Amino acid sequence: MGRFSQGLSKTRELFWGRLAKVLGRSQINGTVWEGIEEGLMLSDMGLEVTTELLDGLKERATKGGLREPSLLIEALKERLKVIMGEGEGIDLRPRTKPWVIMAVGINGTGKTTTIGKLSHLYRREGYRVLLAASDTFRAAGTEQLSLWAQFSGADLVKNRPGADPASVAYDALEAAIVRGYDLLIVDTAGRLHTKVNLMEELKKIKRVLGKRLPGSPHEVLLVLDATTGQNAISQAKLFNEGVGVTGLVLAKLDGTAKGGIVVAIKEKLGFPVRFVGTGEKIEDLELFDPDEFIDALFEEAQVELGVDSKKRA
Ligand SMILES: Nc1nc2c(ncn2[C@@H]2O[C@H](COP(=O)(O)OP(=O)(O)O)[C@@H](O)[C@H]2O)c(=O)[nH]1
Ligand SMILES: [Mg+2]
Repeated sequence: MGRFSQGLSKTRELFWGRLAKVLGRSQINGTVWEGIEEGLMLSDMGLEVTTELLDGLKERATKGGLREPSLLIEALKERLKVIMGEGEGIDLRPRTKPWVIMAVGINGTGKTTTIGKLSHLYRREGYRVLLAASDTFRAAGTEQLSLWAQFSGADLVKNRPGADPASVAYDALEAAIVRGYDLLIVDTAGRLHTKVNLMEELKKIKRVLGKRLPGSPHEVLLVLDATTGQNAISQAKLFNEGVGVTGLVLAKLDGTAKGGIVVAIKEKLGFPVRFVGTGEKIEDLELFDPDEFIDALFEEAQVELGVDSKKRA
């Protein structure tokens, strides 16, 4: 099983469930198109992507002489891979010292958890990691990050609840520079009911970091909750306008049937998805690979139809 198999099981069940229903048919007809459309929409690929995919498939069916529903699967997979593009060739290695990552996103999307997982990932590679508890809004936020620091073997810079988030970030960066850490990861607050204030707070953190270490933060990671489906798109726009997002983490992919949102995000916003969260444990973070992702989405399709290229060979 591929890395995404487990995390995508709910999405695949729904998506592939709809497709499987119509693919046994001997002819491509209206029911087949409806089944494919339903599968795409239910996985939350969105209307635009769904329409584009369907139009492309219909053209291949009429002009390209595709006659069997089962062959549509391969065509669909091909088109999805084109939309998702090549892997971004993500280079995780810190390119300067310290490499500064700032995590943003609304409350509950999985920021703090993702930071714990990221920290674990880098620690496993031998990097020295410092975490900054700039979510000073809730005392519990700092405690939670402190636990992740312990679990992953990172150090933590924190302050009292209510302290200025930007000054925590500044202190942490100062410490990272002076004490020679490879990586600084900054956790932030995400309360949305004060949207404007939140954005101002995040901008200030970013400004303060950039002043102390020009070029930082090197990565502004937006953490989105995959279970919110299409809502993720408007959040991404909001945060990008506010602080300039460089990459996405899609958390909780394991808990949703809306995994198609990854495709919609890529199509609509063009941001690279860097990681996906596939569970609550420290190792449940996967580097995102578009090809592997699409393959995982169709895993059962290949088994059931026997169109796995390895099998054919
Ligand atoms: N199933 C699952 N749960 C997750 C994942 N990432 C985070 N969570 C859970 O989501 C909840 C909120 O996470 P948290 O990191 O506190 O979100 P924050 O408010 O953005 O910092 C917690 O209960 C996490 O365990 C994931 O990839 N899969
Ligand atoms: Mg948090």
